[in-house]
Amino acid sequence: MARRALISGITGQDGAYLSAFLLEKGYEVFGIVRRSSASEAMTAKLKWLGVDQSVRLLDGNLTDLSSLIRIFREVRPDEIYNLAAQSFVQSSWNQPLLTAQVTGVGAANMLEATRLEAPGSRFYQASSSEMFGMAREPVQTEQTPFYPRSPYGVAKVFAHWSAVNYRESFGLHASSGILFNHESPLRGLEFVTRKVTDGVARIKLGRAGNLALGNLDARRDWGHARDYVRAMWLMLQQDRGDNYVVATGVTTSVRDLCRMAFETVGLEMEDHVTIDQRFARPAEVDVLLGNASKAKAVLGWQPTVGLRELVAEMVEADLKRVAAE
Ligand code: NDP
Ligand code: GDR
Repeated sequence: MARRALISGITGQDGAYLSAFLLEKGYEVFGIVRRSSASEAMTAKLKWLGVDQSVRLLDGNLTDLSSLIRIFREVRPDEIYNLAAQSFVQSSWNQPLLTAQVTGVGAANMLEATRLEAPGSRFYQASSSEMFGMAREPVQTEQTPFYPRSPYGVAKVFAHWSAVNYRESFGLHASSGILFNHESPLRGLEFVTRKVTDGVARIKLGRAGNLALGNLDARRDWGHARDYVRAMWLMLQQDRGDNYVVATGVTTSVRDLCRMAFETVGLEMEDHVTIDQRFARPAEVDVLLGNASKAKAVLGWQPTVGLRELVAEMVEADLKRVAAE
């Protein structure tokens, strides 16, 4: 019988790539979706990868434990991937309580539903390099202490420790993937990589003159979402749950990322980028750089896409999208 995977956050970037990956492996894929008045837009990312008709979507919300329990009873999942979150760091200062409810308590709700309804299943928690925040070590590993810098980071620390605690308290097969930034043509437009590649496409095609950004000096360790969902699955194939850092081991500034994107279409960023303090954050995470040695050694995981290639793929996709508008 096909194994059953249940994904919260299936309509997001990672949910779409993970669905495609699991379907390819022969899984039955189920997803939790929250009601939206724009239901036609809801499945856009799944559609982009051609898998919207191959997954089953169930109506629920991470903040409503009763909805999760009903879904767990119906699906009886073998593997559970908790990807749902209010995931935009900047919004977490505007909606701190919602972020705590969804990104933090929502994860506890998912763990509780698992303990009650599917204790023999395997659980993945989408943890984040944002938990390192004002990083205590120049290169971050599973041992680096957390110092979150946003309500989002704080909520993710709660969710991370909840997953660890359910593993230790109840013997749940729960893994926490501490993933560094990962991007793709399916990245939301509000995140800096996609904002830049969409902006470059608009400027190149004459639909916009400039691109307003915040802190160009921030540095991130950026990889490709397709590589990172493979790491999630690998974690759940191990004999026991554990914590893993997933990163490329290369850090790049927003400025250099921008330069790369403009160069792919033969333009200079200096001619088009302006600084707008609206995009600066009340507290910044200046630099992140991950060491994924444990994931490499235990999971046999390696990233396959470098930043230049990733940016080129994103710009190309955005040029097509903008041209078709
Ligand atoms: P997205 O923002 O693209 O997707 C978030 C998903 O969560 C969407 O499907 C969204 O649904 C869903 N969601 C939000 N609120 C609720 C709710 N109350 N109930 C049910 N579903 C909800 O995120 P990514 O795909 O980029 O990231 C996946 C996970 O990994 C997130 O938890 C994120 O915080 C974490 N993460 C991401 C990293 C990255 O670089 N991408 C790095 C490290 C961690 P809807 O479509 O309705 O909005
Ligand atoms: P991040 O991603 O906060 O790292 O969280 P984001 O792309 O939003 O910001 C990265 C860095 O770029 C700087 N920046 C800007 N960011 C945005 N969004 N818009 C701008 O105009 C801009 N200008 C500069 C930011 O200040 C920041 O330093 C992402 C999310 O996916 C989280 O859910 C995830 O946990 C982490 O990555 C790892």
